[in-house]
Amino acid sequence: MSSPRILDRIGGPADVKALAPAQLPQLAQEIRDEIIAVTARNGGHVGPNLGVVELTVALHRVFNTPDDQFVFDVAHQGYVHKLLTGRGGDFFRKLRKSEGASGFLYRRESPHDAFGAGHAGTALSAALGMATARDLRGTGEHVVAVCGDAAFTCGVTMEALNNVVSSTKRLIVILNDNEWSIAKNVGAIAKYLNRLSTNPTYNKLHQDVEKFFLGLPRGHEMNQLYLRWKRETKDFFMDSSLFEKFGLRYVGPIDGHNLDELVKNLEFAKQCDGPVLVHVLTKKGRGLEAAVAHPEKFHGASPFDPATGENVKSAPGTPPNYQDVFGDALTRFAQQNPKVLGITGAMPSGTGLTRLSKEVPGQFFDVGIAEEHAVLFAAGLATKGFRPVCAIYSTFLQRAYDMVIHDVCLQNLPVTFCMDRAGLSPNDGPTHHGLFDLSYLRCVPNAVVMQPKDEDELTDMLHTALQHAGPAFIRYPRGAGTGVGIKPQPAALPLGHAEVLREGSNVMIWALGPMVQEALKVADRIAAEEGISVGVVNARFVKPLDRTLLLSQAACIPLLVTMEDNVVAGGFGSAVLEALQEGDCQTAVERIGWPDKFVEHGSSVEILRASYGLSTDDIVRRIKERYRHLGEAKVEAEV
Ligand SMILES: Cc1ncc(C[n+]2csc(CCOP(=O)(O)OP(=O)(O)O)c2C)c(N)n1
Repeated sequence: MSSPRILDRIGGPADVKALAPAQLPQLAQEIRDEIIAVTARNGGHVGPNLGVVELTVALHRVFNTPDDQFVFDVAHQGYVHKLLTGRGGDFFRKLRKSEGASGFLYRRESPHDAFGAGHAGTALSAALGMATARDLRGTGEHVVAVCGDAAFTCGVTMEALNNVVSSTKRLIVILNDNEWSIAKNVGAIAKYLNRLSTNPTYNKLHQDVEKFFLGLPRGHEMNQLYLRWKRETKDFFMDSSLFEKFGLRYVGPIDGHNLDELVKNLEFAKQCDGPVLVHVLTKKGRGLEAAVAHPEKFHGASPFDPATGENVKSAPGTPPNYQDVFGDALTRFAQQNPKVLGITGAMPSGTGLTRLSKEVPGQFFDVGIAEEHAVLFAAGLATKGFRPVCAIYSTFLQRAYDMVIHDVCLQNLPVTFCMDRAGLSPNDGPTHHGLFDLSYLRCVPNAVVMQPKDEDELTDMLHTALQHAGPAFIRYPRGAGTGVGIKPQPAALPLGHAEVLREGSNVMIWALGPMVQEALKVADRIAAEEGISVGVVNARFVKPLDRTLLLSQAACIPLLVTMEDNVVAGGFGSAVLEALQEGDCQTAVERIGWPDKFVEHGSSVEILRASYGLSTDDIVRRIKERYRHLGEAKVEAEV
């Protein structure tokens, strides 16, 4: 019989503290096994979590959540924290599935989640806010920000760093340095961290002296004198760390897989009376050979075979993903035109730019997790005649909204935005769903906003955008296209022209993107069930909207339906309503889209659509009911 697992007896951090030090390596192994087993089935952030097992165990040995607070950057590495804070068992086994644990941290999921996240770079500012609030309230808890090395490529992290010493006297920052973002970390900060971790002699020497003083009677005072001397003299003869220049005491680098070292250094940081940064070196994917060998693939993996690391194959004949079609098209266009450039914010594989980076490296830029910079950088390139394409997920473009308005659209520069993950990212949840971009973009002057109905039209739209003299935004969903095949030569689409796919004399559905296929299905069902004639238009452009066609159709039918993968508030349907109102048209409009709510994570798009009243059945029912009511109202009016 196999011996019972320690992990199964962990109901919370107190149980972690109660273990003997000799039991901790076994706990770490059990946590790794559990993470590998669950992510192999459900997919998830395998590498980042396997890398922080010892670090998270050590944090829970030294600090007391929820009284003390941990703020994890991105929070994609929070699985170990979940397992140690009462979220193991079935809840963890359903990780990223409906009813299971979220793949990120949420304040509402547990009191041990001091802050929620999913976007990068937020931990340091949030932790600094918490530490400052603690100081203002006069309480004594510890606040610990856990940031990856790539978090320091985010502008907002550097803004927080600039404010640490002026905001609080006590904050602990863990720099979890594994040298990887999703891809290899980039830029000067990555090089600097690499130098710091490979040249530890200077810092080790000073930390050993500090530890020596702190071990003596009245050692604290002697240490204060020593620190003052160090501050005042060292810049003359040695290079202090960047973090010390920002006023944080630097501790490290330390081995992030050595529990004794970790606990000792965290205890030291805990008693420091100023802000301190602990530099921890970890190995992404530790404990799973394939993940160590392929850190990019195993950063966020789809289900895989733990023995071989091979992904579970998609069904034969599955059409290519939108991201790959986009990446192929951009590579082709870049090969034909040296002015075409591809820019990513630390996501070459997720956005489909890996091929461009390999085949046309001189026209590819990975700027780190720096969406604001990516957009401004593109604007600058565009002023000199280049045709930059920013490949940024819909949700992450939110971070660069001011740059979109102030630096691209106001200056009417020809920057193309390719926004993947528009619509649901079902297993990831609200931090990653791209449900707002139509609303936040269509109000911006000069913006052309479009969405293709299939992958061939995506190629046409990219071609069209690259001919257009101003800003253009193309959104498309996560996952596979429709399998239409791509024409050898892309077509230039006339801006602001919709495509009528099917005429209808009772109802017209104007749909966008993947909703076009859904609209065709819905139209067939309603025609078959009720004998109502339902037409379908592929809207293509939200801005400029095809008002001429819209008004001419609306004049001849009682009901117009809009379908979009965006929140209803301010989205495509709202654009249609505005156009009808401005054209003095009274035709009724039924808007189908996402409600004014943050949509949870769930097992699949279908399950989430059904739970928000957006399944095919729901849509069919809504249209039939609305049409029937309009008929009844008309009869009543005539009587
Ligand atoms: C604003 C934003 N842009 C991009 C991403 C996608 N993303 C998720 S994790 C990650 C890399 C994080 O690297 P690091 O902070 O070093 O942590 P690690 O995964 O290496 O532990 C990126 C780019 C994001 N979450 N947020």
